[in-house]
Amino acid sequence: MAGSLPFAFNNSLFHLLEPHGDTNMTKIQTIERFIFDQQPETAHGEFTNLLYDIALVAKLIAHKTNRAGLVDILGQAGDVNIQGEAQQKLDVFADEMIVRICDHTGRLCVMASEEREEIIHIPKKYKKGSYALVFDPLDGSSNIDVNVSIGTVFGIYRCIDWDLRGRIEDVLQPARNLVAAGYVLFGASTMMVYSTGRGVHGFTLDLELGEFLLSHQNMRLPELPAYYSVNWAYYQRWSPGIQAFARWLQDQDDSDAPTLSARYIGSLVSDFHRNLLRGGIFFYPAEADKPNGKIRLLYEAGPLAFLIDQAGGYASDGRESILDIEPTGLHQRTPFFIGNRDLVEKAESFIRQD
Ligand code: FDP
Repeated sequence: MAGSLPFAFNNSLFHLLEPHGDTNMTKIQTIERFIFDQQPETAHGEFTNLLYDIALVAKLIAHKTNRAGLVDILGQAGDVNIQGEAQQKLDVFADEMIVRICDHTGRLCVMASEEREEIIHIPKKYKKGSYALVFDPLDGSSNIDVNVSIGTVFGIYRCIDWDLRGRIEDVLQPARNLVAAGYVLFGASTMMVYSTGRGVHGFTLDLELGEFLLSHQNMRLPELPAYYSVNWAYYQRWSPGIQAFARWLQDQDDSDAPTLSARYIGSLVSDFHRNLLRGGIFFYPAEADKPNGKIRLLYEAGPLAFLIDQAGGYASDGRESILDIEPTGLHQRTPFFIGNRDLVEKAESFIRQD
């Protein structure tokens, strides 16, 4: 009975305990347990603990974003709150939280954030670790004020030279070198989805337990895609090849063309997550006056390319795999096509005709 159980073991968990069929019980796994179980026997725990740190920071950001609508009541960003502290913008809050949780643990040699011009060094007073963390603390931030889902994206590399303190070279690595990548989606519920190169796994935050529970094991892109996602308002800015591809996606008369519906949230993590579950393609192509499009290679395209590859899909800049691009700058942008392989390759074939 609920009353006789410890506080944390509340009703929200009971439906997970109900038997499936006659005999099978649903297996409940927290993200901590799952990460631990996946760890190779030879591991020292540094990498495992880094993933725990990210799960912890995800909970902190979720707590804050869930209160975003109260800003109007409790004070605007830039205002001074009751305690005399300035209200922070959520993306700045998320950025600072990640740095505060991760800079002193001895697991990282360097970090790079979409929010900051330069790399983030680990203060000399702390031990240096073997990993480099890249992140977009709050992607889709234009959606915060209108209560639309947003997300955090992250990628983890091994440091190139373990004897040195972190350098820019440690984060300017192609996404193929990532040892893990993932995102946290702050939506109707909060989800953390990640891969360490052994499939893509999703966890849903149980708010009452304060735990991420395994809800989507080994996520694979459906073979039959359901959606295409693009900001159609920019059609006039695209090259003829991209325009032709976009029209092909809509073409009901071409027997080769799939029957797709359109969905575009304008919040990359949310668009990506939906298409991962339902199949399809998201693209943010080059534009006449933005030859590299808008999406950042290091913080958005690279980690999501790693995930889609693990889920059986493909990501491209229209010419080559995102995984193979050697980054040259921290804030480099790239045209971006991601989703079911045949759709992305179709986009490439249209672009080759430009
Ligand atoms: P935002 O500027 O709101 O942070 O790359 C950032 C991003 O959002 C993506 O999340 C989103 O897919 C895209 O930009 C939306 O851009 P448009 O408004 O130009 O469509």
